[in-house]
Amino acid sequence: MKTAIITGVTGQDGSYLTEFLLSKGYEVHGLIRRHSTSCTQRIAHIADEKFFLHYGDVTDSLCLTHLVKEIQPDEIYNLAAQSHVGISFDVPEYTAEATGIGTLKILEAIRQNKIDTKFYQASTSELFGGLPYTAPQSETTPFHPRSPYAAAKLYAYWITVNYREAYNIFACNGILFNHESPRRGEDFVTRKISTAVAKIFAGRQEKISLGNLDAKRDWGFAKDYVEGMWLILQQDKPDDFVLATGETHTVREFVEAAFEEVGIKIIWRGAGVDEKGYDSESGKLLVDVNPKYFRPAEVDLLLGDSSKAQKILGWQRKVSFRELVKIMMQADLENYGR
Ligand code: NAP
Ligand code: G4F
Repeated sequence: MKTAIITGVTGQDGSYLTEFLLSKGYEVHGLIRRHSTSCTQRIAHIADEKFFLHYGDVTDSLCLTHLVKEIQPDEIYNLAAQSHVGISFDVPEYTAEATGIGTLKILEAIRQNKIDTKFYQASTSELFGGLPYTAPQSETTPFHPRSPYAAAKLYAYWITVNYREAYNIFACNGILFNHESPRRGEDFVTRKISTAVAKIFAGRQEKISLGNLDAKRDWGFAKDYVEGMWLILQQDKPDDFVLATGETHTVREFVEAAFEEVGIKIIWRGAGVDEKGYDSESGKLLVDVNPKYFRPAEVDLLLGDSSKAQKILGWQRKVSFRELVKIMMQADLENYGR
């Protein structure tokens, strides 16, 4: 029986990865932070005698060193991060501490304890950023971070590579493109749209206000991606891999697809901050643009090339863009709509 530590266990990916590893017979130890209100909604349903929670924080090296020493895990998945790109402009220093230096603290805990463990770092397509935009983006595409979040993840990426090269630690980066699900935080754009469309359909909300409708993302389903994380650590040698669908869609297309799930066709009028989306039948205003959601610097285009992962890991995404929208809409119609 293998043992794993997951940081970020209460997040979208942490919850799916916990279910996945438990299904493979792992003993799973999750790191959770203390909150004044509960933060365990995504894992509350998991009743398994091989699932344990430990209070801690990736900014606290003492707790990390103690945890790694006590559990002596076979695998560590570092998913903990201040993961919101837009909010990282508001809390840049904390984002650097948690998302960047937190990774160093875990690697040091492994090194100092001399533990033979495999380490997975949750790297991101935000590393590619842009300027100039080249697509599709693969493991060999140069990085150009465009936010405090991406700059922190850049440090985390390279310190993972460095501990592999310097100390022979089995440390790997999964460079994952956007992946979504009904468990996605409601302040990320896909989930913001699916919850709003469900509430509009139920007459509980008038319209949705968004930022950059032109941004393009390579959106996949989170469950497919946690399997890829695990596959990355099952290889004979440590390496870095891109996981992506190879398809890109604008935020506007996601809006259209979500409304189509409730039988509404959106027609667009105007441009830039004046662009608006209307119900093609009733003429009702359903979507507008609010500049408060614009970012000081934007990543315009993400489109991944996961051929290395397909070839070496045998990894494939299973859920298409339209299926993803359907899954999210069905869940939010249950939650908020009908
Ligand atoms: P998420 O839902 O925002 O979850 C983030 C997790 O990190 C939460 O469990 C959060 O705990 C925890 N966390 C935050 N700060 C922490 C700290 N200082 N100490 C300990 N835990 C802390 O993110 P996700 O979508 O599951 O993503 C998982 C990881 O993959 C993140 O590192 C993210 O940056 C990266 N990533 C995500 C995507 C994507 O599209 N989802 C793509 C590429 C990379 P609380 O519940 O206590 O807040
Ligand atoms: O959903 P988002 O906030 O995700 P973003 O910035 O792509 O970051 C996510 O994916 C990364 C992988 O590429 C992860 F590393 C990261 O942790 C996170 O999971 O925004 C997607 C796009 C952006 O271009 C944003 O400007 O949607 C645009 N957008 C337009 N209106 C909006 C909104 N984003 C948000 N959150 N809210 C809006 O109202």
